[in-house]
Amino acid sequence: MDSEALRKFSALHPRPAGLTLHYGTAGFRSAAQQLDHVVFRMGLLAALRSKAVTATIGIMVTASHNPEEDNGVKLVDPLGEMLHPSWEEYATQLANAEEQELQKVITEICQKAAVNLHKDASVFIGRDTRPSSKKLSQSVIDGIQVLGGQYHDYGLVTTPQLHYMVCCQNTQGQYGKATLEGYYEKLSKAFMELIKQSHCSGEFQRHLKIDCANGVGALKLSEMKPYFPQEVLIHIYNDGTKEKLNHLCGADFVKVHQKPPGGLDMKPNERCCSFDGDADRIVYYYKDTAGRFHLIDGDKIATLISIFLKELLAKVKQNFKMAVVQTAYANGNSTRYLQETLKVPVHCVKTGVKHLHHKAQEFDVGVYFEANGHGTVLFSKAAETKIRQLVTEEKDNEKREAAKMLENMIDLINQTVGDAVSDMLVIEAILALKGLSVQQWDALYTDLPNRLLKVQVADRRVIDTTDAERRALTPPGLQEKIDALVKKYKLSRAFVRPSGTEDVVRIYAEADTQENADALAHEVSLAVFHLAGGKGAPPQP
Ligand code: G16
Repeated sequence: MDSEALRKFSALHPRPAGLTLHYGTAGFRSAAQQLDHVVFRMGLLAALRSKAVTATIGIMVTASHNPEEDNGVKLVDPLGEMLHPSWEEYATQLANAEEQELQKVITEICQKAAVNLHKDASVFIGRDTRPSSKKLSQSVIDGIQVLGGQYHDYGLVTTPQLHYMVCCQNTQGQYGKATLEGYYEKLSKAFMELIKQSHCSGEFQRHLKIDCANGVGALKLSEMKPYFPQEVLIHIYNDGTKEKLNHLCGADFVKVHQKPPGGLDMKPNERCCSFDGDADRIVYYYKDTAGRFHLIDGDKIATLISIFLKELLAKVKQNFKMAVVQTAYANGNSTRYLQETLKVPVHCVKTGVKHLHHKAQEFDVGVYFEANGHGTVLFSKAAETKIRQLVTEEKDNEKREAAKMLENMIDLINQTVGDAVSDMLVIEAILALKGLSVQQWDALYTDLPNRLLKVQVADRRVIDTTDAERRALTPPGLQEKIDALVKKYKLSRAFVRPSGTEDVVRIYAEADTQENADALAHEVSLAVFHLAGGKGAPPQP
C-alpha cells in the first residue's frame, strides 16, 4: 500500500469531525455534503473487495428515492448482487475511521478478509443525475486509484444497469455485453420475441405513460426508445428538465401518498407507471371513470408475474420449485391471494433487496418484490439450463412454446437486481400475452386499506425488531402498546422499524377500512413518538 498516497488523498477527502454514518439498507445515505470522505473510502473498499474476490466490483453514486439534496453509495458484488453482508461491517469501519487510522483499518480488513494487496483491482462506477453525483464519483475514483485499482466510469446509468454491467463482466459476457447497447439489445430482443407470441397484439393498447421521477431513468429510457418495436408507445413524464428529482413524483411518492405524481396528466383507465430516482423500483396505477386512483404496487406486480410463470411452469412439467419472497410491508391480501388462490409458497424476510434476493436464490424460480416496487425474478442455473434445452430439443409443441416464453422471460428479466425498465417490459409483455387490461390486473384481489407514516426520533436505533421486522423488541413497552392498538380494529396489523435510508422510523398499518388504517397508523406513530424519543411536535392525525 502506498502510505504516502493514502495520506495525501485522504487529506483531500476529510471526514467531518464527530460524524458517524452507518451502512444502511442499501449502503450509505446522507446529505450530499457529508459524503465526500465516505465515497472516497468506498472507492478504497471496492478496490479491496475486488482484490479479495478477484473480480470486478461496482459502485453506484445515488440516493435513489431520497430528496435531491441527499446522496449515497451502493456497492455491487461480482454477480450483480448487493455487497456481501460480511463486508458491511468493514464498510462502516472504513467510513468512520479517523484519518490517521485509515491505514491501520485497511490492514485489519486485509487480515480479516484475506485480501492480498498486491493483486489487481477492477471497479465499475455509475452515478445518478443529482447535482452532487459527478463530484462524488470523482472521489470514488481517487479511492480506487490509491490502492492501484483500475476503473471504468459508466457515468450516468440506472443502478440496475450498473449491476448488469458488473455481472456481464464477471461472467465473461455470458450474461450479456457489458455496455449500454448490450443491455438495450438484450432486453429489447427478448421483449420483441415475447410479444411475437402474443395473439392479441392488434387490439392491445400499448400506450404507457411513465413518470421518471426527474431522474436518470428518463435519460436511459429515451436512449432505449429506438430499440422498441413501434407498437410500444412509451410517453416519458418528469424527465428532469423542469423539476427536482423525486419532488412530488416517482415510485416512492406514489406508493407512500397513494396518489398520482405531479407532472403527469392521467385520463381515466390509462395505464401509467412511476420509476424511482435511480430506476430500480416501479409501481403502476390508473384512475377509473369515477376519478378514483388505483395503485398497483410491488405486491400486485409479483402476483401478475407469479401467475404467468406458474402457468408456463405447469406446461413445461419440470417440477421446478417456485416461491414468492415478500417483506412485512406486503399487503395482507396479496399474501393470502398468493398462498390460498395461486397456491404458491410465500416467505417473509427483512426489508432490503439483499435479504429478498438471498432468500429467492433458494428456489428454481424465486419471485421477489417489496411492496414499494423493488423486485425481480431469479432462475436457478439448473432451471435455466433445462429451459434452454427444452427450447431446442422438445418435440411437444405446447411444451416447447412454453419453454421459449420462459427463455425470453429469463433474458428480459434483470436477475441481478430489481430494475424498473426490465420490470416494465416484463409487465407489458405479460399484459399483452394474457390480453389483460390494467383494470383486470388490479382486480386480481383488493388491497387491504393501509397507511405508511414516518416519525422522527432522536436516535432511531433505539428500535430493535425481530420476526422479519414484524415485532419490536425495544424500546420496552412499545410492542405491547402496538398489540393493544391493533386489537381495536378488524383485519388489522401494524409494525414499526427504523429506516435504513432516511433518518426516520417507519410505521405501517392496515385494517378493514381506510379510516381505520389511518387511525391505527396515527395511534402507533404517537406510541413511537412517546416511547422512542420523538423529536419536535407529536404527530398530527
Ligand atoms: C432501498 C432498498 C430497498 C428498501 C428501501 C427503503 O431502496 O434497496 O430494499 O425497501 O431502500 O428502505 P428503508 O425502509 O430501510 O428506508 P432505494 O430504492 O431507496 O435504494
